[in-house]
Amino acid sequence: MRSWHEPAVPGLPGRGQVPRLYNQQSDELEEATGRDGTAGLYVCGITPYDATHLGHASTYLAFDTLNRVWRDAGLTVSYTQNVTDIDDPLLERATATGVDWRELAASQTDLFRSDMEALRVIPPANYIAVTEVIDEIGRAVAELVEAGFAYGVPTPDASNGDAQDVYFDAARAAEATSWFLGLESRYDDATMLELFAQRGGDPDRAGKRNPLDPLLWRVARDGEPQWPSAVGAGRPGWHIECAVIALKYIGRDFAVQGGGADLIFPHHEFSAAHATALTGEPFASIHAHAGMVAYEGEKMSKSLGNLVLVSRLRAAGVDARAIRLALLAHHYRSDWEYTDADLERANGRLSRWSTAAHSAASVSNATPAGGDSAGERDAAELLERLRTALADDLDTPRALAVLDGWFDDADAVPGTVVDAIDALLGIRLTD
Ligand code: 5CA
Ligand code: ZN
Repeated sequence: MRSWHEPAVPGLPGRGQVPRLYNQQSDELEEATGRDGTAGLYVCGITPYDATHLGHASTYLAFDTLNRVWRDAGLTVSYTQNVTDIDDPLLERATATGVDWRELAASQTDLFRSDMEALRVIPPANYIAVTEVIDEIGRAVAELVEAGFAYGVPTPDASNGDAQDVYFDAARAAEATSWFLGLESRYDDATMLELFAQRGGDPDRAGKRNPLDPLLWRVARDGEPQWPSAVGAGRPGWHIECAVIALKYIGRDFAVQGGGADLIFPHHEFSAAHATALTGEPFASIHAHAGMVAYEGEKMSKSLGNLVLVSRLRAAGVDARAIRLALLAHHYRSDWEYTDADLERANGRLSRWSTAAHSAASVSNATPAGGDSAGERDAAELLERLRTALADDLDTPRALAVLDGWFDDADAVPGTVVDAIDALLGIRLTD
């Protein structure tokens, strides 16, 4: 599927550091090195309705920072993101609003693209809708059945009487592979059960071997979208889509699997389980999650409706760079609550930095080419400090504080500084 336009990313002198990232699985900071000069990145994409709220934007900016830091460190980034354009919540919203689910998905994905472009988020090389890979998903589910990792559950309401839904056998996967329940989340059984029920799971479904076994394939029901497959007509469960898309477009055992912390369990745990059952190898080396953005006392979420939309802020005349700065002012792993003061602070910061960059532009342009001015030495030191902050688990608040201090003292703003803020933080201060 079409992605969005790539922002220009200036090259910087020297080379950045390979970042250390918090790995949910090991509970430690680990070097996100990639392999043979390439870092594979899979980030769970939107379910296209009520896009793009500031929580979504915050998660995608976290991984955009990673992408920028990796590139600055000289790595090639192989980035894939999905769009969950077929799933229960999307169908429910389409039915509730009387819009065709395909139209809802297409229009919201378009809105998301335009928001990402305005925020200057580097697009994934592969932007893949689930409906583009239904055949591959059907084959993967059939393979899991064949290998004994999946089983049928009788389905009285199936369109075709004796057809069965297909579930993943978590206990069998734990026995036969390196994966086990809790490997990634490190949650206890009670927490898993609670989150499974809250986040799309069906612990009470009759006929399952384990209440936590997740759905792989939902056989066709009357009136629901359906596709033919090796396991009967129907549609995919949720976690298998990300396993199949990541394996197809990035490959096995890639560097970082990412998304918001609300995906730690069950989604990321089971995407990894499915992939490991299919390949015999771990899904990803590092499992990274962005913290949750709240608004008016609760997690910003489509189901609660407490949303601040990027597109609405933009339509109200807010500079997308200020939205970006408001989000980058919080560490990607922290949970925080958005208020208007976040945007006010970001606007203040943007205007201080921009004013300095514009008023100093003539000074820096007057520096003789190749000259080793004090300003340039200063800029090299600043760049090093920015790189160090960002390589330390993407510490953007520290990077912003370093820049605030630097702008307070600066009487010239060399082009290198403008480029560094652009390349590493995605904010262009001057044309
Ligand atoms: N389509 C699935 C992933 S396969 C999904 O979770 N879609 S979503 O539209 O609900 O969320 C898109 C991304 O934004 C996910 O990575 C999710 O973890 C993240 N996200 C959702 N709400 C918030 C929030 N309030 N704060 C931070 N990130 C959020
Ligand atoms: Zn996902």
